[in-house]
Amino acid sequence: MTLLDDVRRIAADHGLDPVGVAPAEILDRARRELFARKAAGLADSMQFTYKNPERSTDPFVAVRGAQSVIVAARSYQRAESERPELAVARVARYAWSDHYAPLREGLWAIAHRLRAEGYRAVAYADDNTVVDREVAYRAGIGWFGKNANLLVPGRGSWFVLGCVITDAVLPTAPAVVDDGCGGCRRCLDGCPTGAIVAPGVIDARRCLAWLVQKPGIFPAEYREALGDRIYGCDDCQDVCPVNRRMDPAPSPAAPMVEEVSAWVPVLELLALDDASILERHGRWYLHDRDPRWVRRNALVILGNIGIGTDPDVGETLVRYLRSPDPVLRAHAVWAARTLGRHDLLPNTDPDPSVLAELLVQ
Ligand code: B12
Ligand code: SF4
Ligand code: SF4
Repeated sequence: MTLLDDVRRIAADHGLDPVGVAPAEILDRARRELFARKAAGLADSMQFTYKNPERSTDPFVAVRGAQSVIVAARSYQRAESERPELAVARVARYAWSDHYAPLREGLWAIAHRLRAEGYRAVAYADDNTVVDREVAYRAGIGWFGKNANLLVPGRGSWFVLGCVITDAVLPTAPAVVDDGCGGCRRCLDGCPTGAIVAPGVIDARRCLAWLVQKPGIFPAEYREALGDRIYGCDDCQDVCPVNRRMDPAPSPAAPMVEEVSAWVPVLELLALDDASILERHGRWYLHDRDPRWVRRNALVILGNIGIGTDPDVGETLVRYLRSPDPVLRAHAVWAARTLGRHDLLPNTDPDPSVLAELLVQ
């Protein structure tokens, strides 16, 4: 058994599939794109891999003398649970449960195996050290869809990705995977905000998956389009024919290990204190770990799906219209107006952002 066979066995034991190896090299295309998109404003205020493109595209900074990058994918494909009757917010599939923890565990098991042979090896997944999709593409895991996601041939894009950078020399993928999108453009047409501005290029300023994470006032022009999404957005993957052809049952390679939370009752969420929000949703990316961004999103969702005449909705709106936090008051004004509850709105507000919301006709 070769070292790579052993790596594959460890990956399979941890529910990671597929696995590939890319040569360790500067990710020149990703570096170019990161700089170009930043310069064009497409990155908005995102940090992540954009913070230091030279670093996030250089595997040699991560591991001195790196030779190979082992890339592994973990499926998060699951059947959607039935939508509860209540007013609920929708969580994107990748966040229904924690798929990164088992992914990292598997990657570290691989890294430890390599270390036992005397090699350097470090595992990374979704942590901004490496542009994950670019190394996955180079490792022959899949192709870049027009929705910018990496699609595994015949299996689609419901995968999270991670890698082990090592100085072990391993046989690399014989070739990258050919484009499988062909003439399809369903994701471009299916994006609710037109955020896919060219094949494979996302304008973060319009992408709901970023806007729910971004701090500050939620842009007024995309509040209606947000619909019921509290975290993440799956539309450009839901419409993808490669994903649609897949059996919705969990992949046997990546069994569900914990509770699935696909739906969040909006009024209940808006009634929680900070500690409870962090306890339930602390795994989500929350800027500064501040629960106000979850509440802000929930208020927009309430405006989109709530029933204005429902007394519980009215009571929640009143509470948030009196919030000491101007960001939350501003979104409560929008929600109340959208639900026709002009009767609840104050005449004025000392904060300019709330006043601006109140002055909208
Ligand atoms: C920043 C980030 C975001 C941002 C920006 C997304 C983006 N497209 O860049 C936001 C917050 C919007 C986001 C959203 C999502 N993300 Co995200 N995100 C990241 C992160 C941290 C960095 C991505 C990055 O560096 N982008 C930089 C740009 C330059 O890369 P790119 O868009 O992929 O560009 C490439 C293509 O354009 C390609 N390319 C070049 N020329 C051409 C030409 C054509 C025709 C095509 C098709 C492609 C192509 O080359 C470019 C460079 O590699 C990674 C984790 C990581 N450390 O890598 C996760 C990651 C990309 N996200 C992931 C996921 C799951 C998501 C969501 C699906 C979550 C959700 N349901 O809401 C959405 C998908 C949105 C989308 N359509 O991309 C997964 C993707 C898994 C997969 N199968 O692809 C990753 C890899 C996390 C992980 N480790 O699993 N994400
Ligand atoms: S995640 Fe949603 S908003 Fe972002 S590009 Fe995909 S469909 Fe559009
Ligand atoms: S929807 Fe069509 S164009 Fe978009 S990623 Fe899927 S196959 Fe490619």
